[in-house]
Amino acid sequence: MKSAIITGITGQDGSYLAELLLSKGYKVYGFNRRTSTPNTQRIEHLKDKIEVIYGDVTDSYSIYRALKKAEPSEFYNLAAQSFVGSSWDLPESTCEIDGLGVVKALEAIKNCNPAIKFYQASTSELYGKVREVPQNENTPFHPRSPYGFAKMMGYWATVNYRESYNMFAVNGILFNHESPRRGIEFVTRKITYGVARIKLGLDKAITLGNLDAKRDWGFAPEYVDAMWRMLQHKQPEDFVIASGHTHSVRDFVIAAFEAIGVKDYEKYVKTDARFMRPAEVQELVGDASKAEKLLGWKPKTGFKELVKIMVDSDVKLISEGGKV
Ligand code: NAP
Ligand code: F7E
Repeated sequence: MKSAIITGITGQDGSYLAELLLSKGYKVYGFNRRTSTPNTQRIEHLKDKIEVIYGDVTDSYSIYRALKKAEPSEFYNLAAQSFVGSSWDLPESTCEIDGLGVVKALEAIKNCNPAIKFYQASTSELYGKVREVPQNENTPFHPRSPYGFAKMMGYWATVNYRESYNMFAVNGILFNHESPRRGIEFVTRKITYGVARIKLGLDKAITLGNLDAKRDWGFAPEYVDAMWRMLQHKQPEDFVIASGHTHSVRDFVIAAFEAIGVKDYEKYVKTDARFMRPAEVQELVGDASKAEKLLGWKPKTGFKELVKIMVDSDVKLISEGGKV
């Protein structure tokens, strides 16, 4: 039986990836940090099927301990301080987790068993102030936040361990991907949750920042499938994963209100400088043709369908008294 460690298993992607690997017959180990209150709601339904090992990617010894216990054939490094907005307030710890944490994981694998295949959760935020449109695996990087430059370290560490030690270590350069399990602070979920509350008469408006920023948004369960495909590929290579379409935050707002039958969205949307960033990534759009050609991966869920899935899910969640 194949086994895998997933760091960041309590997050959006970790929970979907755990489901995928279980469906493929893997023994799944989640590497999870200790918290004072439970934060395992996204993997509650999997608790009898996975094994959780307590650890932290900033604590080398805990990674060694996990490797010894799980003896995995694959290691998916999804752990991160993943919110760009907070990275300006937490630049050092973001670098510890998103940059140095990757080096610690790679070093532990190199020393324990360099045959373990390693997936690094890299990001379109590396492109930042974009040098070309659309962005592909050869587009130069220009990160625009502590999150972006911390992830840059993780990216290059992965490339260097591959080139120096012949390890199967790959970067998935994933563009934004969303779902009903997206964290509430990210703009898509903030919008769909806010729109659901307005529909149910619980709020009058949502307050956002830059409505003109554009992103390439896809559906998270499809993106974790690409992670798995990268580790099954015959050789270690980096891949862009994206929908190939870009939409503004305003487009997302319009689609979310349309999903509840509201056309005059302006009445319900305010903006506030609090949600603006010191430096913005204005427009991202990815070219995933390499992944289509070599991995047979293609996005399926379109933009409007994604927005509707998220709005419907939040209306149901709130109506049933559920919590985020
Ligand atoms: P997420 O929901 O924020 O999940 C992040 C996970 O990392 C959580 O399980 C979190 O645990 C864990 N974590 C944070 N610090 C840790 C530490 N020091 N040690 C161990 N675990 C730690 O993020 P996501 O959206 O699933 O994204 C998964 C990965 O892909 C992240 O690396 C993110 O940067 C990257 N990425 C995401 C996107 C996207 O659009 N979603 C795009 C490109 C790349 P807690 O529950 O304890 O906080
Ligand atoms: O912002 C704008 C904001 O926080 C998207 C992470 O998963 O994807 C994510 O990073 C855009 C930005 O995601 C609000 O200024 C406007 O331009 O949803 P977000 P992100 O920064 O793109 C990448 C690929 C990752 O790797 C990250 O881990 O929306 N925006 N108004 C707002 N953003 C937020 N959060 N809140 C607002 O009120």
